[in-house]
Amino acid sequence: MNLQGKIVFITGSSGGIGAATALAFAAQGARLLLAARRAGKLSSVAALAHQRGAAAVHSIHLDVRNRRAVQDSIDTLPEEWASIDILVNNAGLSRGLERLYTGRIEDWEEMIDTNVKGLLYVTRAVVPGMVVRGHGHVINLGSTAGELTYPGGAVYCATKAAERSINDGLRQDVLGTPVRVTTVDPGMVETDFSLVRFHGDKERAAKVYQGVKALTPEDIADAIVWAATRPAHVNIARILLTPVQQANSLLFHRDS
Ligand code: 8X3
Repeated sequence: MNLQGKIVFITGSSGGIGAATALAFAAQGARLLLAARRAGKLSSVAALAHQRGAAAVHSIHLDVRNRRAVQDSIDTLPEEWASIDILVNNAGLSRGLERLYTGRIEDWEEMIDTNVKGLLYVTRAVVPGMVVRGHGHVINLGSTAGELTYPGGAVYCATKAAERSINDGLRQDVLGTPVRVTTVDPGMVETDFSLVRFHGDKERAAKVYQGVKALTPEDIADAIVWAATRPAHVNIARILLTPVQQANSLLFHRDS
């Protein structure tokens, strides 16, 4: 499927996997609807996307946790941007790696509100239009954490297990329409993920990636664009990808 001129809506597109995905779709000549909380970083990504070949870029300052803002931003899109072809539900984060019984409840709420409720709000706002237009593809970002829970990760892993259920449920609920639904589930990707998880502790974050050649955000963007460019009758249900040095969310081989 050719992406030239297609409207691609990407949440969390100011950095990491979201920004790399924006640039990968830009290189295909897509029209990009970029949403994120960090307006400054988002405008840098938008400028780069123009340089890489995006047919057009429209930025939306949006926190997916805000249900009303999500609905309003979709309802008030300029007409030429309203027919979203591809939704990439990328916005998400981890916070903390505490034992469940000592964890910070604020951390849990931030993860659940963003990774689960935010994803639902955006999906609920965008998919009805896809069904009416008889065209669309929802690509959700899951994780190896969604299939195997690791110590200290109960809530983050639960949000990604929820993403998997929502992904599978949506695919069943759009059956009979041409809408496609995919989950892309990465293992270790080197981004700000760990820095955010550890509330800005750089040393602790760097240790996560020590001795492992981690995936890059571009590796994940590549998988997303691949899923989006299959022929219209092909639905890629799930892509699970890890570094060669990772077997699952618990087992790594680290160079000493
Ligand atoms: C990110 C992968 O294993 O660090 O979803 O939780 S992991």
